[in-house]
Amino acid sequence: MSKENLISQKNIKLNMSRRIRRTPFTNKVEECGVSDFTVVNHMLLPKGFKNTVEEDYWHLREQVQVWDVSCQRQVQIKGPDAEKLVQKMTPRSIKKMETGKCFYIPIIDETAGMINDPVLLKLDDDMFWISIADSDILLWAKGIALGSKLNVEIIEPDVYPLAIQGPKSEDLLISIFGQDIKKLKFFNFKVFDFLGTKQIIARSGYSKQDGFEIYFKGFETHFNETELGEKLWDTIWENGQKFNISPGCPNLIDRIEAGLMSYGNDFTRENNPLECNLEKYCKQEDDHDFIGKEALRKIQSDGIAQKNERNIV
Ligand code: THG
Repeated sequence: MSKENLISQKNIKLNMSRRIRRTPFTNKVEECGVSDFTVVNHMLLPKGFKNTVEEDYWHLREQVQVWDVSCQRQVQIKGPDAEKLVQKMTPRSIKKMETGKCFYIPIIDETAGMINDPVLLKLDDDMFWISIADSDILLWAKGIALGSKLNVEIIEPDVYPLAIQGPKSEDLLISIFGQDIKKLKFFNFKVFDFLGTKQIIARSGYSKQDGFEIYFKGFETHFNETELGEKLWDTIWENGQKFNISPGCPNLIDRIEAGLMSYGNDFTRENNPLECNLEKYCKQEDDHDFIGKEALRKIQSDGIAQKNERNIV
């Protein structure tokens, strides 16, 4: 990032309000010496700490980091038509998706333009979380549900993903949550106990290294949200000392090497999923109805003019 991009260069500050939300971990992130934030889904996302992007990259590849990625908001779709609505939103078939699985799904509009590229979690036959990139999917989902008269309830629950990434993440989480962490396969989740509360943990994350995401929630517990969030952060931090833990955030070098793209930065509604290298989630044999199907099939038969290749390294 060039220095000119930072508004602080001119000593101008970004004014906080309820529209730019803090997270249950923001106090801890500040204590750890965060140097700058960005805003994603109307919520703070730390962008850097004391080290350079290169130093952070090598630390992520060799050790373990804790990332406040609460801005990966969950759009909860619940009710008898939940599956029907989610399926309408993506070219990827979810027919065979089982409870406890995560699916990376493109969401497109009627022109096959990318609207978002979230991780979908199936919590139950009638309940999904859409773990979104930076666009207002709750409004899109509500519009579709209303227009199609679907029987669903759509909310943004108070869930704040905390990512533990890096080769030592498994040993760190075993030391806190036990040996069952080992049994978690990539893009699967299970419920784990933390101080008598139930927390969903998935083996996933926005890095090329091994890692986990704790979908932290403070509701339905006898704790205050920030109090419980800070206890979780402190537990990870204290247990992480012997694994050389650092605070971190999605790392640009690692992300680009992994071919993990960022909505709004690397691609927008101007791009279709084929240009974004997401054709494996747009199989022609997945013949369910979804928004943008006609436009997508036309692009699939006509071919594309540009492509963002992944895994070049
Ligand atoms: N974690 C969660 N939510 C998120 C992100 C995340 N929401 C926004 C953003 N990140 C979504 N982007 C991606 C992109 C790729 C992957 C995860 C999130 C990813 N893909 C697997 C891969 O490329 O190997 C494929 C998974 C599959 O086949 O289904 O990991 O990071 N909670």
